[in-house]
Amino acid sequence: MKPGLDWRQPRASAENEQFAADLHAALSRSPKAISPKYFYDETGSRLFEQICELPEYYPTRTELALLQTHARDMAAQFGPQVQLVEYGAGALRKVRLLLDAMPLDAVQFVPVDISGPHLLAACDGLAADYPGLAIQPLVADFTRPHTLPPCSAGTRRVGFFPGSSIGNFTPAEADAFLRLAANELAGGGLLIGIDLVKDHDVLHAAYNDAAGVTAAFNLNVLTRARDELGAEFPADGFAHLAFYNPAYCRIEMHLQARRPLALRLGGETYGFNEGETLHTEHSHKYTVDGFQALAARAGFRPGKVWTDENGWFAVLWLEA
Ligand code: AVI
Repeated sequence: MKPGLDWRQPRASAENEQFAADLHAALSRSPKAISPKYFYDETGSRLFEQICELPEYYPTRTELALLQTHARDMAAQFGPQVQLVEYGAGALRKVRLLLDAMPLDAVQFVPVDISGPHLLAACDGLAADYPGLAIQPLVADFTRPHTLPPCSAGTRRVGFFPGSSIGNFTPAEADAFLRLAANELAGGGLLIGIDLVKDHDVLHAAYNDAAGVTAAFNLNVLTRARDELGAEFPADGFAHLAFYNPAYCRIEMHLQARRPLALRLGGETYGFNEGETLHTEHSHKYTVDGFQALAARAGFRPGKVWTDENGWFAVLWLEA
């Protein structure tokens, strides 16, 4: 170790600097609010995988069942020759159900994700299981302008955005993403998973699981702030808070101060009153009609819809 370097100081990196700047901004605004993207370090991603398996968290298994049952019908909307673009590709689990329903030599698969190492590792696994599939990963933030590989003549470009991830966007972000997608998918379409408005108790339970995994996922933002940025705050100072806000048709997740406290970050001190929160996520719930109207404003025409028997989740085909 170089003399003068303190091993207890968090490492500076471009990512840390961005996190620090965003956290300072989050704590300075009123009400305090930060982007949900800071959930997803390695621990947060592992906790999210666990959430997907929880008995209370219905979206993942409901969407998987829809894909399992209707993959052939979904793939039939795409056309014979397809460039399949998965937005925010992650572990590439759900797309396998679509690929199983398509002739592989008719597909060029383009998974897009901001995390290069994870994307490439997932592509290696997919290539091993689907020999002969053309895979062209793109490391990019899919919500910002990016360049997809060209589509050959006679090939339709089809987007795939499962998981109700669009629910974590603000309405303005959802609109911006849909406009960008409608533009780059013109002549093809988008297959998208959305979580539907439903009984408030079902929603409440899904984000307040008995095992406390969602609480740990939420609190991980503060763990990261402590470990990566050296933030100081009382270890038991914040509690997980998640509730359905019917005015906005969304679950809101917050970190709530249990008592008046101070959070110190890089020489600044941010005060929290008892009960005050740092808003960490919203998860919008839609009606099928409401989402189709949103998509229509962005340039899509509504197509087929697949829902489960409870009407809890929907997969929509939208023509671009
Ligand atoms: C990733 N996203 C769709 C999840 C959701 O349901 O909004 C994230 C999540 N937050 C708490 N539990 C799951």
